[in-house]
Amino acid sequence: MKENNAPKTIRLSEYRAPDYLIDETHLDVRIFSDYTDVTAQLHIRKNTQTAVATSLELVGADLELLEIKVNAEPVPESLYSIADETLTMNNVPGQFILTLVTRIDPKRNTSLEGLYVSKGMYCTQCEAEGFRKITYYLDRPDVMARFTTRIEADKSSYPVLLSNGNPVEKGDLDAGRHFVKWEDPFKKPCYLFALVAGDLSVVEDRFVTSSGREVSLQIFVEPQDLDKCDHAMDSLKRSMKWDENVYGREYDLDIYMIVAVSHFNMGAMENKGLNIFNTSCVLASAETTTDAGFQRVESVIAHEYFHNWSGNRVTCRDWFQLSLKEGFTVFRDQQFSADMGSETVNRIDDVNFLKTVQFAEDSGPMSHPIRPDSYIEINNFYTTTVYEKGAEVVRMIRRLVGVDGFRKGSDLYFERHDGQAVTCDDFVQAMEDANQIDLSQFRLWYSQSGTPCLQVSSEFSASSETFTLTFKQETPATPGQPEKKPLHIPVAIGLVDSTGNDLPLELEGGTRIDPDNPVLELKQPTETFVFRNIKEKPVASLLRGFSAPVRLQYPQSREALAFLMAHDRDGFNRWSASQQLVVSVLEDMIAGFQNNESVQPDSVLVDAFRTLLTDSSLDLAMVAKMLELPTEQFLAELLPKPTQVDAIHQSREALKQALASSLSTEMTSVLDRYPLHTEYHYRDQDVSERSLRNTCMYYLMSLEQDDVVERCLNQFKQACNMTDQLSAFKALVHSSRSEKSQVIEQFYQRWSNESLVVDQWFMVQASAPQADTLERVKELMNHTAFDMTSPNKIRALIGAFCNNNPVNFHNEDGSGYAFLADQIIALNKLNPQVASRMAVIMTRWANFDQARAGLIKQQLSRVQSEPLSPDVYEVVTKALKS
Ligand code: B3K
Ligand code: ZN
Repeated sequence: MKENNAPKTIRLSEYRAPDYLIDETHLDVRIFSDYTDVTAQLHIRKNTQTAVATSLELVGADLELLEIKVNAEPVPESLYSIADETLTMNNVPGQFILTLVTRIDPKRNTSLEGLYVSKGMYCTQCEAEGFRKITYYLDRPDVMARFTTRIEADKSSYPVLLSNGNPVEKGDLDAGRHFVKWEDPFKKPCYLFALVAGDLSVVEDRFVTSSGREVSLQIFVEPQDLDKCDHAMDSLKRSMKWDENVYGREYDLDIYMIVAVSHFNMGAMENKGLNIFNTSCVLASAETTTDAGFQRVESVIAHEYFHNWSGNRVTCRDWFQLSLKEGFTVFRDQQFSADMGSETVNRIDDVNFLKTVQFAEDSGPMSHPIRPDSYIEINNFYTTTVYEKGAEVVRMIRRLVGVDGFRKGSDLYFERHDGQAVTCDDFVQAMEDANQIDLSQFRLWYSQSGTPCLQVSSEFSASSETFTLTFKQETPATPGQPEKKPLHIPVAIGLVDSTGNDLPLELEGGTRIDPDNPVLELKQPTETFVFRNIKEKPVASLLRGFSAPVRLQYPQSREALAFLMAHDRDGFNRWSASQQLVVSVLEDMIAGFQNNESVQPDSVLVDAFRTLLTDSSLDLAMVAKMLELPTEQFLAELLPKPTQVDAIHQSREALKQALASSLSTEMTSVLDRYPLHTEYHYRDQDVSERSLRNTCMYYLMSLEQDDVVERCLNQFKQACNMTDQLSAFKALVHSSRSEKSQVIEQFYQRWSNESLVVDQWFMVQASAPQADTLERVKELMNHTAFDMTSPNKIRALIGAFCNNNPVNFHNEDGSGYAFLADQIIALNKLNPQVASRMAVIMTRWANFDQARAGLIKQQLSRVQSEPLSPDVYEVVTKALKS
């Protein structure tokens, strides 16, 4: 582990092109049981365009250097030195072959970066800077080389040996060993390098590209998971077709391989031709995977596939440009999912996530622009800001240039930069050039952090038949950026008349607004738009489709919200109106809670929900979404600070119960109308039915009446799929009914061999609202199924408790904070990346009352007094500085 108390800050302003380039990289990786030896032959030449240095500096971490040669001649010790993870060589020739032999210890590599072992299988993770744990290298994305990789290992333990590109040679060796040699015809940065050695089974299929080339598709998994690959394979084929149709992008190698591993720091990795996936993002079966799990597999498979163009063919010049590939690729996978299912439901889920997680990040001490200016540890910047806000920025560009203009822009971008390592600016430039449009003010979205707040007021004048909208934008100060400039913000709108129709939009002065894409473009701190020929007072529907990642503040009456909920042409805003209505009702209840009064929910909400439950003409998926109460985390982010942890929890529970009792007849008839499926299909109608039934079950279970508990127990026993079983399991475990301990035991006994289901088992228990949950979590950490070296298990148990259980995690006795600090300290040694993700939770201390904030800071200081990895150091230091 890199340990240092004041690690260096890296700045975008200090970027310099590399002094040396590597044209070819030939690796020979020999795996032995106690160590692995890596021979790297690097064809290096001076970068004549830029080079100023005469010394070559390669980076490496946790390596033992066994040999070093220049053009086959050993280099004397006097001519090189190793310090601070840097191998420096003086007076190297202008062009030469450097041979390095390094010894590494993958079995003891618990950081899951570089080459490591997961359940007996060797695999790699090199993005962002893991390749330096394999050999000394120019470990930066603007150095692109052609790779060959020879892998050698014991044949019976590691029959499958994989790397990027195509296999070109293989054979048996002495002592039961064998080798395979791979060749990748495409130049690539080392972060896209991958290697796998293991005893794996494979599912195979094929895809014929639009130009008629046949691609062999292979998914490698442990033998017991062979029956869980169909959905991933099908998603892959649909992604390949979609990228041809929508972006005109064809796959470029003869093989596309996916390997599923259980120990993985994130979802998956787009290594050229050899994606490595967390099992949770590949495996899916009706019995073991929920609908949400199926959806996740589909979108991650698509995401990694789309990276082949947005990321691999055109890559990033430096890591500050991460959003160039991630924001764009998230946008692409969101478009894909929207095309595969309901566009509106997908948009709702994406925005909900953005507003809960990214808005919180952007208002805390780790706030950064989608293209950060500086970092200590780049792994800390794989954030919802770079990914999800980055995708919103791409989405706004598409709205500004139109669908066809966006395609022209992306064609130009791919054509102009194929095979290059480029910047976010190059992307925007291509959009500008292809559309002859000026995006100079828009570029601020890349450099300015913080969530803009958009305050809107409106006025109707019957006498002049005008409707006036005034927008005031303001972005709050964020660390390092005290002053903010006004942004270029597209606001999609509609003015809805009393019959639910959109009025034609005509601005005073005569400008007509495109009825197919009604967007107001804000550029000034304050802007007013006067619409004319408005004969009756309309209801304004603003920020349709969530056209910009801003906080919209437009006070509307509950009646107006209920009206939009029922009539808005824009499905996203129908949902948004329902959320606003619920929030406004909850605000009353929270105020009541603080005054020890019990407040009943407004009948406007109850009636609106009754309509949702009874009007059979409505879209089921939308009904289910609109009935879902906002999570406590969403509410905490939205409502004024300090966050009223207990009031939010109690009021939300009270609202759930009140709605359940007022609407119990309607909810019960939903359960009758949509009985349990006897066969599982992952298709829209079935997913919506399950979702609606389980939402109603969740409401009704809050009353804990015998008949519903009975129904829920039956569902738990009879469900033919994990969606229904897990919903019932969760409803029971989160209740105070005595049946739950038996249910917990039964669920584990049934699924103890399915690691991903055991993750769900941990998660449900860790998010239970009961007061003894922390004790239970501590107990579960000693359970045989728990594994502190598995990020999935850590997220399922520790992560779920700290993120999804606010009322227990924020217990005012500070026990939750002390628990988390203990885990961060332990994980900091084992897996700095995961430790740092956990530390981020503590950066939100300023959102809480003084007592809680003090307790969190105490724990942060305790963590800070440890010898820390740069990952945790950066988060903890920034948190305490604010
Ligand atoms: N590019 C990888 C993420 C790598 C994270 C490194 N800490 C997965 C993805 O975004 O597709
Ligand atoms: Zn990605």
